[in-house]
Amino acid sequence: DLHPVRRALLSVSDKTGLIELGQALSERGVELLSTGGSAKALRDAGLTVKDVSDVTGFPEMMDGRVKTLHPGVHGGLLALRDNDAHIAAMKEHGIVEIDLLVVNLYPFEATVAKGADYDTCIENIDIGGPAMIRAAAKNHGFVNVVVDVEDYANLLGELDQNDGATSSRFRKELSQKAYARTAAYDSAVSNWMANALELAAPKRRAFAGELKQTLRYGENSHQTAAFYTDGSNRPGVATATQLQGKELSYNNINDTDAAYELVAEFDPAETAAVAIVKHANPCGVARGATLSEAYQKAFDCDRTSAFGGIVALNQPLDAETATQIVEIFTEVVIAPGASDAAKAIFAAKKNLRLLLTDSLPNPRAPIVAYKQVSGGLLVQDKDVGSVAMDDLKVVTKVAPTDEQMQDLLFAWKVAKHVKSNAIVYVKGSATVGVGAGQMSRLDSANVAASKAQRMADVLELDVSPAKGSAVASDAFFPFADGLLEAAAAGASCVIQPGGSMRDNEVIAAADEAGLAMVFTSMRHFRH
Ligand code: 93A
Repeated sequence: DLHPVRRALLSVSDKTGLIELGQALSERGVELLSTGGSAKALRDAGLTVKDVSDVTGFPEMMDGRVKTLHPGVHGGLLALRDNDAHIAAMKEHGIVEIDLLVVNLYPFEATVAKGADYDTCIENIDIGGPAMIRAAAKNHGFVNVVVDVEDYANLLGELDQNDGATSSRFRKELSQKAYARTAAYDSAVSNWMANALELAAPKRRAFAGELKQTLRYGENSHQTAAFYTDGSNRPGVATATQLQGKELSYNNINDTDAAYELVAEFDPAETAAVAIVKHANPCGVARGATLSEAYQKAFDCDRTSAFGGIVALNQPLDAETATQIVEIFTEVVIAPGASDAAKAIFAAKKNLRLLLTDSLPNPRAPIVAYKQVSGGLLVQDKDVGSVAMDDLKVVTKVAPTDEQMQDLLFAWKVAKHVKSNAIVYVKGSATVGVGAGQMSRLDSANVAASKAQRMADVLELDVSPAKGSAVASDAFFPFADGLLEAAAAGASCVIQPGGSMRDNEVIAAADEAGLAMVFTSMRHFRH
């Protein structure tokens, strides 16, 4: 079902490739129509262009708010070419057929990302562009709609293959992409307004995103997959620049996100911090006076699991840390920058992926989190909760020392990023045992303790590092057993939300074991 392209309407904010496209279309005998700025650019390049205002009989008005919103344009986009009444209407009103629409929209997302004020953002909501895109996309039986600079070459290729016409399949694919673009655009507008209004997650309704890249496969090789951005331009793996290394995989992206979100909990102005993640759970997290020290401590927690891990840093990668990282096989490193010396060290490891961002993710940003279930989406505010020393309630006879308190708060931050049930043992601002994702809290306590024992074996320590450790539990201990397991492993203090029916039993058990325990009154389930 081939249809020739004889007339094109070009109206673009991003003028990249516009002149080349206009030239190529002109050479193929396509008549050009265009709006103010686009028409000027084409004309300046020596091309013959007709102004849209000549088609509408109206000047572009109201600061450009009304340029293409006219039957002269929309009739030309929407008329069915094989419908006698439509053809008669075109004739009666002097409407000409538009076979190709090339539009990219006012840069709303980029304007928001730049931190522009409210009125500037509003002025950058494109109305005429999406209206034309949706009209042309609806009439894909006859009309081509191009919304992406990347498709200019595809369009020309299609025209050349079909002697100046396009196929039905081609137009349908353009149409599908066009609706994805307008959906993402309106979603970005709605989400921006939701932020401005400080709406909570349940009141948000916009879910569309923009394709960033297709991935080789999903969690497994028999699943297809892609990576979408949400238009918010927030720092993180979705907006990071990849400096080197193999293409990111689905699992890489998922794990890198988990690692970077975790390490961003630690203010880089206060401390260096490193998180090493495997299967979306940290296998080592540490703070240090230097990044290098923090990496070593994080690595020592679970050297076995760190192999093939994802490493996230809260400070720019330096040469010393880079040297340590390349000693073992690492999948991805993400950091808010890297020194030239560090980059040079990584350059020798061609497969190692290095991702850099301008800044860390903001762990307090009110983001909405989505999770898919069959036939629907679960929507919630992201867990941006945190506790400070003042929020904690000491419930045992002994209170934690200052040093223990530091480790408790550290363990608590880490536990928030461990899949539930989460039990985290910490000593000296470093994890020494992480129990993740078990179906009982007792099992997680067990796993964490055995990990600590493994660390002792690997590092040939005389005693398990769990001895004297601080323990965090992401939710309350329903029974005393999980706490007793931690005590048996040598823990000296515990942080947990509290709130169990059996809190008294648990507190009594802690007192009997001589543990200090604090309640946070906040839970950090993560699934
Ligand atoms: O302000 S608008 O929503 N009103 C319109 O009628 C309209 N028509 C096209 N913006 C409108 N456009 C947009 O103008 C296009 O989507 C494109 O982004 C831009 C191109 O303007 P110019 O050619 O003057 O640079």
